[in-house]
Amino acid sequence: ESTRKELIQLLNNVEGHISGQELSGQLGISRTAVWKHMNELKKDGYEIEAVQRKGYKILSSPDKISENTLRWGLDTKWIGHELHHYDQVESTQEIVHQLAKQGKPHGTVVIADEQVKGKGRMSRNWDSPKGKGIWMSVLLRPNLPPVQAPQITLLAATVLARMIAERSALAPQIKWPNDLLINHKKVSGILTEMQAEQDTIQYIVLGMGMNVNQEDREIPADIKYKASSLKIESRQHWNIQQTVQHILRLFEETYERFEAHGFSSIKKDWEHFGYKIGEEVTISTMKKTWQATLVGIEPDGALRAKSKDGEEEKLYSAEIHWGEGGYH
Ligand code: BTX
Repeated sequence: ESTRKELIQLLNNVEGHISGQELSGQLGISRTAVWKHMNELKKDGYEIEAVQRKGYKILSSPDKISENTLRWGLDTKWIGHELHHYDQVESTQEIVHQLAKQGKPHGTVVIADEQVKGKGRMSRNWDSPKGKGIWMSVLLRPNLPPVQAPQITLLAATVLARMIAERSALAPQIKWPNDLLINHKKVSGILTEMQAEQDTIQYIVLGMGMNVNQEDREIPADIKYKASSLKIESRQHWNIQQTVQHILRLFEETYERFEAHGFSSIKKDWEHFGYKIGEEVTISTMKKTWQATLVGIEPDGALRAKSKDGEEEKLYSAEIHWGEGGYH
């Protein structure tokens, strides 16, 4: 594996081509071994040009991710140490449920290039086109009562928002509880599924879907008015491997903070990115519909809203009419 890393470095460091002989000399391996490594690189999506008497040159690095490319340089303590990548799956959620039942550890990650039955909440569909986004599920085994599971969703939303803010000039916003918006359009969704027994969580499957490199025309027509991708919003291509690694690193760090200090340590981050915090929206529950200003979230993750007469309420589930953009 380290040979491979060095090989990529050597290839990246030269302007033009580098000969097989030179590579074999520098790496201390045979020319046949160099050739084999080249084939492996191609399998992982590197586009490599081989020219007679001149040698090799990387034309493009993989957009296509693999278990290897995802593991390289992933300096995490526990997340993604067990990592499975698939070209195509029905849904990464189902795979993680199976792995959980086989006893796989906290932090196991499953990621796919494409999902043909991507799941949203309440059996809605999640469009997951090949190679265009991050379709990933993480197995978590938190030591928490089931009522606190929604906090993990909010935590994940802050991680995704921070990642985007750290890698671009975009201004991501979290629409309670868990949509990630950019310019009022959804670029990411989170699906948290829990297996619980009495008062303890057995495990959580945290699904994160992020539209990364879709072009405008690659967003399904029926959701175009409310959905977008990082590429559309930033007008640049995003490297999926680096983006995934960034998410995993931030997730681990934030999760550890959450474990040590509870959800109140995440609250500020969430509110920083909170959509329409301080603004007026219409809220409906089974009993009534009213106008209120969103104040923030509670230390337990509930949404806090203040009605015109000054009365504050904690909302665990409610329908929020967000207004504008037509997204409800
Ligand atoms: P959600 O129920 O909030 O959002 C689903 C709704 O969003 C759909 O009904 C549709 O209107 C719209 N939608 C569908 N696909 C997209 C898309 N790609 N971008 C923006 N809007 C869309 C959100 O559910 C939770 C999604 C979790 C997806 C991850 S991917 C990895 C894991 N595996 C899996 O099957 N699901 C999760």
